[in-house]
Amino acid sequence: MAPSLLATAGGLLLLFSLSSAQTRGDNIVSSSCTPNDGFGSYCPTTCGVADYMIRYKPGVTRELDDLQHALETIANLTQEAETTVVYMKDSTTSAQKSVPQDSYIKKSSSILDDVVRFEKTIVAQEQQIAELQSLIQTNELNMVNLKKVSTYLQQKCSQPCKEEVEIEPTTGTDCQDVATKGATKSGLYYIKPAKATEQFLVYCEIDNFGRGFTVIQRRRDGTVDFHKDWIQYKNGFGYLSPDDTTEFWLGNEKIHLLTASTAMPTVLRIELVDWDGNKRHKKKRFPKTNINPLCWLPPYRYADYNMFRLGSEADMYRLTYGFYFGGDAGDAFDGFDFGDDPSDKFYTSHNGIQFSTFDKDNDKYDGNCAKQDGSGWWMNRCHAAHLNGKYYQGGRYTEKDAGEFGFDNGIIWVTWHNRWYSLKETTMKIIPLSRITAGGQQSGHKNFGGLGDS
Ligand SMILES: [Ca+2]
Repeated sequence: MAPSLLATAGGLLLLFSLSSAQTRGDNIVSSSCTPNDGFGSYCPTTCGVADYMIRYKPGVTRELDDLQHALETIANLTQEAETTVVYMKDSTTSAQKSVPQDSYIKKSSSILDDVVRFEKTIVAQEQQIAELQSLIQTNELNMVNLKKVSTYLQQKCSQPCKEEVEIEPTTGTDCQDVATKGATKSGLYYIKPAKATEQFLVYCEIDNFGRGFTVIQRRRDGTVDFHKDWIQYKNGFGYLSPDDTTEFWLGNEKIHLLTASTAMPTVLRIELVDWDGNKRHKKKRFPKTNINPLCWLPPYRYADYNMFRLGSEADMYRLTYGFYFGGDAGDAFDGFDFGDDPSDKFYTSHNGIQFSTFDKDNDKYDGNCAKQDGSGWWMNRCHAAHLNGKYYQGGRYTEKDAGEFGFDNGIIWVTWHNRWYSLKETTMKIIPLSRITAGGQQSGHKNFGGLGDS
């Protein structure tokens, strides 16, 4: 018994020393991947894996604790059994000495039965211990592999991650400025709006017409959780990528700085993709023509808002815009008459509404819209548009799917799809008004624009 238990204890000690080394390693990985601007972003892939490992480790540690506990219990039982056997052997010897012959035989045989029984128990326990030991060996191997990956990531992230991602050299006050200076390639750029104290990284979408959109929000596949607090919405979260493959919220403070200048009206363009692609889109629009819409129609619907601004933090990042500037997704920011109550439209409009998160309730509702819907957004009472909502694969969801509160909490734009349909992809991006009509494609597109078929 003793040697195997010792080996087990040794194994456990080794595991614990591994797991504590793991913790330190993870911390280093994590901190070196969070640069100044609040984005954990320049190396989305490696930092994503590091985040995953940080989440994974507590589970492994917990399982090892459970194993240790089980081993201790079995060791105690074994010891008790051994003590009992020794005691019984002793009493057999003393019985031989002190008890008359016939009664001794009876007692002796019953004692022998007991001894056999206990020995069987001990054998069974030894088997259990052997099984546990092989389990521990497997886990040791897993931990060693995990440590190797951790070391690899640590090395990779110890150099500034941004050097591994291509950042374009041109800078400007926003993406249009960057494009005007001659940049033609969509990607990551450093910009510094007039009122900003330092530059920050953004994804610029630059098209063939020389238009430079500064992207402020992106949903693609649900990989980033948008259930975040006030500070996270203020600073931004998610991952920027040079090839526009990742999800993010740029950050309320940056959006405020980008729109704070009164000199130039800014257009907010919202682009939406549903789970049917653009099929319905084409059918509805061109029922009787021979035009092939694939030649020029984009696979999304859009809505434009002119004179878009985000207030300062002191004004709780209030959303304001001058007017709806067109689009084929409809004007969901203006509210929607759901048919529940005559005040529906008024209480689901978004113009002039302050930003709310679960920890900062600025909505017009007795309860807490952001908490109930698990997002940060310009919550009225609560919404007709909700692009930071929960991601639902496939789109359609129910009150049951919505969880604890059962309210419509998906990615919603009700003038296209109803509130129990969560969109597949969204983009929110801004551009100076003077540039929005430069694209031949968009102005042509706009002529056919109308309300959605919800
Ligand atoms: Ca409230």
